[in-house]
Amino acid sequence: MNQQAPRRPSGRGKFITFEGGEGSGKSTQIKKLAGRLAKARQRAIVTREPGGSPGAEIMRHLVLSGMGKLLGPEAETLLFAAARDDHVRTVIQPALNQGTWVLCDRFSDSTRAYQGRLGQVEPGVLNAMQRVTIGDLKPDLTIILDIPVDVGMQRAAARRGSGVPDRFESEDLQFHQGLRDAYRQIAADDPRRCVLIDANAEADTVADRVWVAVRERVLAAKSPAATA
Ligand code: Z5A
Repeated sequence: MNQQAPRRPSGRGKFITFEGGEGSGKSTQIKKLAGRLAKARQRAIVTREPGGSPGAEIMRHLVLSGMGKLLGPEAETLLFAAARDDHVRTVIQPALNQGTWVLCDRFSDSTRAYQGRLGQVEPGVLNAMQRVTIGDLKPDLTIILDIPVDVGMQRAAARRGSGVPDRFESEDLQFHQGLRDAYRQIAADDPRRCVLIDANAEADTVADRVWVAVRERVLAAKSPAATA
């Protein structure tokens, strides 16, 4: 028997989402977590929002081009919702049903923070869209990477180089500070699901913090053998 083969899935897979502001390191950390899970022989896929499925990637192009902003906050929210609907139905739910873990770079908390808190779209509208797009689906764990706004923006600018900032990267400092506050509030409101992680450190140090949260809140809860 191949000792390195992924464990045979038992039951529904775990759903872990990564959230945070600009340049907080979500993409970096999600890859590191996927690597650690692979070592633990846990089958997992990495995906992202907006996007993650062919249909949703088309929506991603639309919203990041700034097209949605021209239509107003409610219409822009509908574009994110349409993308999420396709992503959940065609990628996330099927993987979870097969026992595969899903690591998702942004999910519904991004809508709460960006469109809700900053775009001022009413909670009733957001709740209605959430019911339609994700129903009862809820992350088992949401990692919120917290970082001072100036550090995150510097990281994002360095990565972008001479490239053009996208629709959200073009927002001002006040917007990004509001975003950080919104995420901290989301973490405080739902501490059973969310963990706020100080992401203003070396990437490997942050990865260790993420791993502790996953071990304690997901792996340990699943089966003691899985933490090896
Ligand atoms: N959006 C929305 O409004 N509503 C919604 O419902 C959803 C999304 C789902 C998607 O952007 C945009 O859509 C997003 C919200 C909105 N707005 N923005 N901006 P995206 O997918 O293109 O980008 P992002 O999700 O915002 O990611 P990001 O901020 O660009 O980056 P990140 O994933 O958080 O960070 P990273 O790519 O891992 O790292 C950034 C750079 O920093 C990179 O060069 C790294 O090498 C470096 N880095 C990473 N970690 C470290 C540490 N620890 N130290 C030093 N340097 C580091």
